[in-house]
Amino acid sequence: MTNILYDALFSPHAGQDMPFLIRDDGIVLSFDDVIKRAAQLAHVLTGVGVSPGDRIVVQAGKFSDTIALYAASVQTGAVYLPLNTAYTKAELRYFIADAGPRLVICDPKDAATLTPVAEEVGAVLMTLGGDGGSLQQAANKQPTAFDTVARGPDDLAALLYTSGTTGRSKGAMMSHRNLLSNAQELVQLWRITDQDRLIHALPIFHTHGLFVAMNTSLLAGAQVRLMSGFDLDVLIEEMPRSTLLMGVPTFYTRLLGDARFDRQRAANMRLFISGSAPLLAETHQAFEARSGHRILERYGMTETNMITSNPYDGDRVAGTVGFAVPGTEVKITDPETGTALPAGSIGMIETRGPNVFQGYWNMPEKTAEELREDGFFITGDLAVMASDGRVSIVGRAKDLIISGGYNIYPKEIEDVLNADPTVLESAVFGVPHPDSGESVVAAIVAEPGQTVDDQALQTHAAAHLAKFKLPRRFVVMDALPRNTMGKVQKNVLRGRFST
Ligand code: MCA
Ligand code: AMP
Repeated sequence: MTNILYDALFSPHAGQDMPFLIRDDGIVLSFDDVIKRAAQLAHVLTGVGVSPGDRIVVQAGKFSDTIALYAASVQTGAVYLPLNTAYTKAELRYFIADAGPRLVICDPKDAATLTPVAEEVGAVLMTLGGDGGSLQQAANKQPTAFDTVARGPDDLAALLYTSGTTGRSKGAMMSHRNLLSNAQELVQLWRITDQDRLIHALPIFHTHGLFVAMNTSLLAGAQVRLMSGFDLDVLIEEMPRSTLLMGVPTFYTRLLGDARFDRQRAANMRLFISGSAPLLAETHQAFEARSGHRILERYGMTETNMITSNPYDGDRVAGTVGFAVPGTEVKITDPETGTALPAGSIGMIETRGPNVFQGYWNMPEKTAEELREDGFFITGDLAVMASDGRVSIVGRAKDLIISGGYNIYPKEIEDVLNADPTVLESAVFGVPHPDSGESVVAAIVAEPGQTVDDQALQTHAAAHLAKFKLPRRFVVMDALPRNTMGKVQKNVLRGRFST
C-alpha cells in the first residue's frame, strides 16, 4: 500500500533543488529543503506518539515550517486539522474537545492559554512560531529522511471545521483521494506548471489557501511566494515576477482601489483566480478594463473542494462560476423534494464525485442530512444551470454571511448575543459592503426594563467569538420582523439596514 497524497504532492520533489517557497524575509527554500524539513517534523510527530489516523490540531502562523508540518502530517498518516488564528480560547476549546487530537500545535504566545485545554483531552502541546518553538527545536535534531506511512485513498488526511446554520461547527473529513483528485483536475484545468510562480496571500487554515493553492502548486512544481499575511503593497510589488494569483473578491476590489495596479503591472501575470465568495460582475469588468485580464471565477466548499470553474480557454463570464470540474457531477434540484430540475430553473446545487468528503466527524445524523445515500452532497447554495452546463449562483438557502471570504454563521453570533442579560432576542444578518462583500449587522430586542449598551455587548461577544465575526453595527428594535409562521424575516432587515 502507498500513501497517494504524499506520493503525488511531495515524494517527486525529493532531491530537487529548484526554488519552491519564497518567504517575506527573502529566504528561498528549495523543494528538497521542504521535504527534508517535513521528514524532521515527521520524526517529532511520531516521537510524541502520533499514530496514523490521529488528529493534529494546528493554530499557527503562515511560515515555511507550517507548510512542512502539513507535509509531515500527510507523511505520518495523521489527520491535519488547521484552525483560524483569529479564534478565541472558547472557540478553540470546542474544536479540540470535539476532534480529540493527539497533538496540539500553537504559537508560543498562546501556549499558556492552550496548555490546560490540550490537557483536558490528553493531548501533547508543542509550539511553532516565526522565531521558533518547541516543535521546531525538537525537529532540528532529527534525521532528514522519514519512511512514509502507508495510507489508503479513503483514509483521512485532513479535518476542516465548517460552521452550521444550526448547532455547532462540523468537522468535514477529507480523504487522501478527496484532496488529490481535486488538485489533479485543477492543475489541468488552470494549466498550472513548473513555470508558474504563485503569489500566495491567503491564509493556510482553509481549503482555499491550503488545498486549492498549495496542493496544486506542489503537484505542478510551481514556485510559491509565501506571504505571511495579506499586504497590498507586497502583492503589487511581486506581480511583475509572478504568473498566478488566487484570491477572494476582496483582493480584487483592493487591487482596483490602488492606482499602481495597471496593465503594465499585470503584464507578466498569466491567471487571476477568484473564489470563496461571489465576485461582483462590475468588479470582473472593471478588472478587465484596468489590467486586460479576465478573472477566472470558480466555486467550491470545504466539504467538496472545487465544484465548478470558468474555463481557461473560452468564455470566463462575469457573474457565473462556470462548469462542473471534470470528474465531478453537478445538478440543480428542487430544494424541497431533491428532484433534478431542467436547465434554466433555480434550485439547490448538489454535487457528487471523488472530491466529496467522507462525512462530518462524529456526526452521522448531520452527515445523513447533507450527504445523500447516492453520494450527492447538498451544498445549500442556490443556482441556475444553463443548457450548456454553465452555473450561475443566485443565492443561498443557508443562513450564512461571507465577509472577506470568511464564513460567518448568524446562529452562532445570535446565541452569544442572546446570552447577554440585556438581550431578549437578536437577529444577525449581512449587508453589502464595498471591501468585504458583506458586513455583519445585529438587530437587538432588549429585555424588558433593560438598556442595550453596544460597547458592553461587543465586549461580551468578543470574549467568545473571533474578531471577524463581530457585528460591525448594532440596531435596537422594539420587535424583530416575523412572517406568519413566526420566522424572523432577515430579508426585511437586510432591505431596511443596507445603506
Ligand atoms: C480581517 N478582519 C476581518 C476580516 N479579516 N473582518 C471581517 N471580515 C474579514 N474577512 C478584521 C480583523 O479582525 C481586524 O480587526 C481587521 O479586520 C484587520 O485585520 P487584518 O488581518 O489586517 O485584515 P486583512 O489582512 O486586511 O484581511 C482581510 C483579508 C482576509 C485579506 C480579506 O480576511 C483574508 O485573507 N480573507 C480570506 C479568507 C479565506 O481564505 N477564505 C477561504 C475559505 P481589528 O482592526 O478590529 O483588529 S475556504 C472557502 O471559502 C471555500 C472552500 C472556497 O470556495 O474557497
Ligand atoms: P466554506 O464553507 O468556507 O467552504 O464556504 C463555502 C461557501 O462559499 C459556498 O457554499 C458558497 O456559498 C461560497 N462560495 C464559494 N465560492 C463562491 C463563488 N465563487 N461565488 C459565490 N459563493 C461562493
